[in-house]
Amino acid sequence: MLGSQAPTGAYIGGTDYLGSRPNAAATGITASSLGYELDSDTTTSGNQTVYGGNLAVTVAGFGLGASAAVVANAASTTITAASVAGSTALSVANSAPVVTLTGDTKAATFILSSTRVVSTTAGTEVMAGAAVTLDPASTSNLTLDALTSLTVYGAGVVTFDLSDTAGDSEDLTGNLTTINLSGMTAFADLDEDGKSENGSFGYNNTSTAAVTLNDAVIETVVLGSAVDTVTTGSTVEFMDSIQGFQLAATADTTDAVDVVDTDVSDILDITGASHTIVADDTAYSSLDAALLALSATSGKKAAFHADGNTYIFINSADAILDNSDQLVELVGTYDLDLLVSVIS
Ligand SMILES: [Ca+2]
Ligand SMILES: [Ca+2]
Ligand SMILES: [Ca+2]
Ligand SMILES: [Ca+2]
Repeated sequence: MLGSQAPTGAYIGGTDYLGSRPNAAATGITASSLGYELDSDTTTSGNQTVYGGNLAVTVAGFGLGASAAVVANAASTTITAASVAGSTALSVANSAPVVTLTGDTKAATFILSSTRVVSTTAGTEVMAGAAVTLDPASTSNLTLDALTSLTVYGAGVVTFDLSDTAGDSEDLTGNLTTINLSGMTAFADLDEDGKSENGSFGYNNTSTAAVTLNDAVIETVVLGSAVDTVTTGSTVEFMDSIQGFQLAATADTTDAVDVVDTDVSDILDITGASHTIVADDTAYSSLDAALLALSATSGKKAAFHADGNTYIFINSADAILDNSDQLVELVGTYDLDLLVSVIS
């Protein structure tokens, strides 16, 4: 437990600790599971760390800063971050912790709990959050390099940068292949009367996730009810697969053309340039057949259906299919005209 109401000076260095401590000046907490032993053997290659047991850390309470750092060394780590509504009358500020996880754990799960303050004049959302950066630009030290799975439940604000920093002296080993946000829930922006406020189409979901993937790793991302932005340099060689991508047209049936409802739809950012993708409704016999046909055109940028799924293909400036041509998979079939309007 990390919270300002915890007793100060609580012992935190032990290996079988159950208790709480304050989040003093955003220094956060460092915790290791019982049995965790870092690989100190420099002669045998590979990771011989013993991960020991599991850790559970709760970050909640009044007076927490906007950021809380958790360094976790364990086989698996579960972090609960809960925001708490304050009180203007009592001069108690809202507490909206955004937890940054670092350390050395093989599996990480965040449970986010957000809340809302309602006064006579406003309904203010107080969002908990989670942040992970696997390879910070400022250092060559790899963070969470043994991580194999990253999971989020609840409503909150998530920022995961899983990319490998270019030009770094060390490369990520690419263990993280599954990012599961399917347990995330929506959190409506409401006013003091409980009515929706903000948003382009009258509804604003304040539960959001921004995930930047690793271009040298085949990743599976499972999205949920947050507004998700997936940034990827996915290629033919390392093709990422996205499940649960939300895409909806506006409810306005008078629209002459389909207009995407950006308040509830997810966003796909394909790196390398600002892309204008063309919807291609050709009935291809297979993904391979589609890629061969599309790669015959230099610079082709197309969204299409094949094998029961939806793909976005971006050819290089040639007429052959290369491993480095860009390719993203969305599991299931999506309306291509709507889809191309949420890709950049
Ligand atoms: Ca609001
Ligand atoms: Ca990838
Ligand atoms: Ca979503
Ligand atoms: Ca090519």
